[in-house]
Amino acid sequence: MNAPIKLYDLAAADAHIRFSPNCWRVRLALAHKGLPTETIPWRFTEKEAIAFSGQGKVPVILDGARCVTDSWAIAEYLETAYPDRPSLFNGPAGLALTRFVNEWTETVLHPAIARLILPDIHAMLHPKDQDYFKTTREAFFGCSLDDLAAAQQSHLAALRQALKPLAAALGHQPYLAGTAPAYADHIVFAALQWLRVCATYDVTGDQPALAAWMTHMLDAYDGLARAMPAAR
Ligand SMILES: N[C@@H](CCC(=O)N[C@@H](CS)C(=O)NCC(=O)O)C(=O)O
Repeated sequence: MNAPIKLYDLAAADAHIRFSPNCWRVRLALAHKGLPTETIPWRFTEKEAIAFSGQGKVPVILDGARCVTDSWAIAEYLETAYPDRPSLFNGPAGLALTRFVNEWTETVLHPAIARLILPDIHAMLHPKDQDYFKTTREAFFGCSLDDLAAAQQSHLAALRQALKPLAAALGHQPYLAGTAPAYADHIVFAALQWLRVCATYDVTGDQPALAAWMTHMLDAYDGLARAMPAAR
């Protein structure tokens, strides 16, 4: 039995609420590999707690003495370090396609979700994180959180539009990776888990294939993702 892999995982004011898409994809990848995991709640301003990793963002994993940062690097590490466990990529072609999924998620899907839910995230953060979050995110998006909240309906419409290719693909196959989930599914689902945990917008109601995939991903790995409460 392996010693648990430690995962520094972004937490809300309530330390049990874990919402980071980059951490969720790693959590699902660890579950996919069947690796025991211990999560350590971490907040945006606790930079000193992960200073050993040489940078200031999560996810960070510790596998024994081995430290790996960045979700993509972690997935590649797990695939290489645990080749006898279920694959995250299903070979070189799968890895190459998953790279596209990673880039699309980070450059299209994450910003579309962030514009919609940044005000909700701000409200759920620990007070010590709130000013830091507001300042850094307002600088990144070039507008205030209040401006984002005021344009909520257009951000929701833009997100629904961005999800169309995902819904269309899932109309042809149960998972992005084919007949069973793999890291491509973890990446995209983790973004929608972020939305689910932080806000109550419905983006699957008129997309049955997307809704079915969400249900399967919430149930996967003994309901790991479903165990995290949705926003109320
Ligand atoms: N490319 C990195 C991005 C990591 C990242 O942006 N993590 C966020 C949480 S989702 C973070 O730790 N942010 C810290 C900050 O903004 O100071 C990855 O894929 O792991």
